[in-house]
Amino acid sequence: MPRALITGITGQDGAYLSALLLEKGYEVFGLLRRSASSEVVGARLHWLGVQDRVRLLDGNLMDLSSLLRVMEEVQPDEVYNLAAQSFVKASWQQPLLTGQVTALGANNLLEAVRLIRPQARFYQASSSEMFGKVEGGAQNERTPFHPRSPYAVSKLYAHWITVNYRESFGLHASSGILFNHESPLRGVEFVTRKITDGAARIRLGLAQTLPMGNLEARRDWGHARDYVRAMWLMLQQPEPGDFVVATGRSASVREFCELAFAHVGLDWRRHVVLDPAFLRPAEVDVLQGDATRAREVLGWRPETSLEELVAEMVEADLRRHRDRMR
Ligand code: NDP
Ligand code: GDR
Repeated sequence: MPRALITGITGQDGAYLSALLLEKGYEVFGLLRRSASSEVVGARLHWLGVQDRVRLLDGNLMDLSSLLRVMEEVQPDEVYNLAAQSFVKASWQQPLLTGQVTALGANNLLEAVRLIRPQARFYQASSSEMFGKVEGGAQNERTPFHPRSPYAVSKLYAHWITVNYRESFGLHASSGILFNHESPLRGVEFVTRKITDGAARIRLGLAQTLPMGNLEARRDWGHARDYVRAMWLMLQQPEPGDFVVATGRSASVREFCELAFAHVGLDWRRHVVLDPAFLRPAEVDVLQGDATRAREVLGWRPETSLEELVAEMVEADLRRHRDRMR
């Protein structure tokens, strides 16, 4: 049985990746940072029905000693670094914490791999946010980076330190430059889930309006279930590398609102209101990925359209709120 260690196992991608690896016959271990609110720990793993099939070990990306201990105990064949302070907006309020977790935390984990388990294959969760202020067409592995937030700057450090450990120490370390991917398990602070949750609440009479920020921002949105497959494929390659993972279709936040509200029979223009509190000090205006390399080398393709994604998310939020109202 191959063994996988996932940091960020309690997040959206951690849950979907756990389900995928279990289905493939892996023994799955996850790093769990201590929380005083124990009832919410593992809620996403629970949603996918895998909470009893993964083993959670105490540790924190900021504490190298905990990572060394976990690496020693698990002796993983594959390590997926999904843990991060991942909310872009919060990274202006907590820039140093974001750097410590998202940038240096990745370096801590690479050190633990190098010292304890150098034969393990390593995946770094890099981000299309690293492209930031883009010029010209779709972004691929050769597009220059221009990060626009403390989060994106931190991810860029983590990306390059992954490349550096590959080149310096010969680690099988890959970096997946993933564009936005969503699901019913997306945190409700991110724009897609905020919209689907808002549309569901308004439909059910639980709210009237949805305060939003920049509706003109454009993102390339895919489904998390499709994207964790790309992570796994990267670690199955004989050679490590960097891969853009995206659908190739870019849509605006406004279009996402239209789709979500239309799904519940509402006109978004009657409910979405602008609130400057949700604007950012610096914005990433448009992202659109070119995943040609992932398609050619990994044989990866997205399987979920934007319309299917929106429908699945809105339906899940309607169910959640109806259950709570019972
Ligand atoms: P989430 O925000 O849902 O999950 C983040 C995870 O990191 C949680 O499990 C969280 O634990 C954990 N974590 C945070 N800080 C620490 C810490 N100090 N030590 C250990 N664990 C910690 O993110 P996603 O699942 O959406 O994303 C997974 C990764 O992919 C992230 O690194 C993200 O930046 C990156 N990414 C995501 C994209 C997306 O569109 N979703 C696109 C590109 C990259 P807890 O539950 O305790 O908070
Ligand atoms: P992003 O995701 O910053 O792309 O990072 P988010 O969903 O937060 O924002 C996307 C775009 O929507 C605009 N927007 C709003 N965003 C939020 N959250 N709330 C609002 O009310 C709102 N109104 C408009 C934003 O300005 C932005 O342009 C996500 C995270 O998962 C990162 O961890 C990951 O690396 C990238 O995707 C790829």
